[in-house]
Amino acid sequence: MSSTHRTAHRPRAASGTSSEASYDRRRLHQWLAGQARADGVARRDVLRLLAAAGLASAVPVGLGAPKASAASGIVKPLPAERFIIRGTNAETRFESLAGTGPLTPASHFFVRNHTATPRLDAAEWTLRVWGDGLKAGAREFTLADLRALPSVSRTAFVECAGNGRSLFATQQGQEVSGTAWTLGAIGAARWRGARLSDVLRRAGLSRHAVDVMPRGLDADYLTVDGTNLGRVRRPLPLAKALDDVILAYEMNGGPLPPDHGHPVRVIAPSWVGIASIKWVGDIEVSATPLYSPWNTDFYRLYGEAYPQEGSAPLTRQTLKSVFELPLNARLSAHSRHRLTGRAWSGAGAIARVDVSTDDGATWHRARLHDTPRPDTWTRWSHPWRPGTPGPVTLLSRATDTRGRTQPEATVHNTQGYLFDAVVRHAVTVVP
Ligand SMILES: Nc1nc2c(c(=O)[nH]1)N[C@H]1C(S)=C(S)[C@@H](COP(=O)(O)O)O[C@H]1N2
Ligand SMILES: [Mo]
Repeated sequence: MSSTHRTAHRPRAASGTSSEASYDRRRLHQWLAGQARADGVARRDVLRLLAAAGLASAVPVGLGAPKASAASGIVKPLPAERFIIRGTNAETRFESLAGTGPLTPASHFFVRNHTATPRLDAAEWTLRVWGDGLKAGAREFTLADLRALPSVSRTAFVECAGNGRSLFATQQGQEVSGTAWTLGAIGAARWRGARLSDVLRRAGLSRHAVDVMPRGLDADYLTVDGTNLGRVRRPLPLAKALDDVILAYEMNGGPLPPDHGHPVRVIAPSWVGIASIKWVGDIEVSATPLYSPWNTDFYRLYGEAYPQEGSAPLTRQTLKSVFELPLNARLSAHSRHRLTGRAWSGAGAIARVDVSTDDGATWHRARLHDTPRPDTWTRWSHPWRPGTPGPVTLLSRATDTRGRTQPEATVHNTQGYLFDAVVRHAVTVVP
């Protein structure tokens, strides 16, 4: 699996991807050799965390939550028909996306907060770019500085690496740790902002730079045993940073909402959600590989199928297709239904979606409603006229332009990342 989700989808990205791969190998090597700086994390702690790879326990404690709609620490309203609250996070009910169009409105967009949404003043906000990967000293940018740079707009999904995690248990009978998302830890939006590459060049990027590490302005993240992991931050290889990453200040044509990173967030298209750091306050540019708990103990694949030290840090998202239907929906027999859903892949565009209404005995090609594009999802539909009343399992299976097809099962990893198996969606046909 690790080889497929790391595959480039555009020729332009190909060289970047191979340098990402060699960079990861080098970084892993250095880390194992004990040469690396584990920024804010003692090597001893990293090893302890690795040993404990069941890490379910990393939850924030002791935070004074700002004014928010609930104890969740999230600011926007979270009506029950749209969201399922999971601790500090809010999952979108996938069925509530029916009719929302290709872009997810902020009112429906899932929220993944390690702590709580901070309230930041855009007029006072600055971005500090610093580190030994710059030719000279640190540079600060205001929001006006970013707005004065050429702007780019692009549609991209943000999907948590753990989206679909609870299906390891419900579909495969396997134990995993982490937020028990079903399939709604994803949204797609139109982002507008400055290119990270423009900002780095203006800051005086040196040719020795290898990693950049954006860091959020939200509170430090503490594990239950009281270990302070510091602010949410994760290194990006320079190849990705210079390729298609943006510093977004708009979402779907409006200012970025507080819960989604106001005033500025990173958008790393097609990569796991953690790469898209919200409320970014500084970016370290480094001439040596950087580490944080978010690329050492979290966001790698651990488990029987993986090396002891885990897979390389996760990069691209995997592939999924999901029905816009509640679990155990009731559908009347002998009437015509239009089953709708969405499919997406982190490695390319969607090539086809197949649907089965007879537990996989026969498959039918679904109709695609969008021109499939990389970095975002494609809506699809399939007409269905159920016969006899009773329980039915609906299946959908996406294939992308890289030739990846959803498998019957996902290889287990202890933290339940990158679930990509065909979803078995139970419904009941009623008289
Ligand atoms: N500063 C900061 N950035 C963050 C996070 C966070 O808790 N703090 N969560 C990350 C994770 S794990 C995901 S999946 C995405 C979620 O983005 P969203 O809340 O806008 O949907 O933001 C990422 N960026
Ligand atoms: Mo995430």
